[in-house]
Amino acid sequence: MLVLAVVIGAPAHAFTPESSDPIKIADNNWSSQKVLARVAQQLLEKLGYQTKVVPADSQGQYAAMGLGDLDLQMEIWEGTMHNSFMKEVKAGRMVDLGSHTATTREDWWYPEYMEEICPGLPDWKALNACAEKFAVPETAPKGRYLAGPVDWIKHDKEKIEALDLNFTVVNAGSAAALFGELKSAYARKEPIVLFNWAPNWVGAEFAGKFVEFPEHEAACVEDPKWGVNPDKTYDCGSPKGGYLKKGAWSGFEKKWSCGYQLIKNIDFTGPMIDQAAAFADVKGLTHDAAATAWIEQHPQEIAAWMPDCAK
Ligand code: TMO
Repeated sequence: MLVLAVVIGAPAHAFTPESSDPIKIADNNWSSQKVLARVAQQLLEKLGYQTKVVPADSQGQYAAMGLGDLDLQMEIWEGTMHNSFMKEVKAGRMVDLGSHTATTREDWWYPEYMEEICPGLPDWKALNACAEKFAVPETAPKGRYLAGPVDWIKHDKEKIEALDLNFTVVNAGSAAALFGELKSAYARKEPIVLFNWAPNWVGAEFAGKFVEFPEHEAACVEDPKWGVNPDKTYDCGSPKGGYLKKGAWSGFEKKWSCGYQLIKNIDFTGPMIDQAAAFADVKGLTHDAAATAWIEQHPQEIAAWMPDCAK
């Protein structure tokens, strides 16, 4: 293999991967994650590593990574994954590979025209007075809150109970279904309140805002006494300015040490992630092609991320 590589003109660097076992990269069900996973994959492959992109459930993936059944996650979102990730880190089975510059928010979101239909938004206290306007046959007379797929654990049922909201959670089957409903509601200016997040491509395509719930604090989800409801947790919004981390199986550094340095160096800003997702969801590229296009358009960042061990 090495001889063949020399014959066909391998890159001039002297680096040889420490292990030829494939690095198993977690692949979730929203586009920015899929593109970032493939950016990491293509860069690791430039160094000569073997890789595999492996479909993984947003919550179950952390236990799998703790066991070394998965090796790498490029997007760990504080609002949905903090608990399952930190459990593995605290047990020493996963390592925190640092935060991207991008900060995150994941919460209830509505198109801007809703402010005429439901005066008082973005304040959450405005929601109940117009709950019926958000109703669909399966939820009437309660309003529908359109959530993401069930593996994106958001505690919306708890939040609805704790804040006494006259709403019912309906889960979309996929990110495409979630934003498909937004697109058709938007075209007809119909009431909708749904899960959205940032960074994402959606904010650039549709004008809208997050609902402002009581400010998130750790105590809100741990201590029932905290907040507007003295008997229940989750009487608050998701974190604003939440982290977006990279994480790996705890054996990663020893097994693929140069790749580990590369992943530590990778740092996406919010706009870089918006663009990565838009290549797939707005331009319609496959996730593989979106990653390749993203890499081609960011030569300076890529050069800065390449670790000394690979030069
Ligand atoms: C985990 N997500 C970015 C879909 O909220």
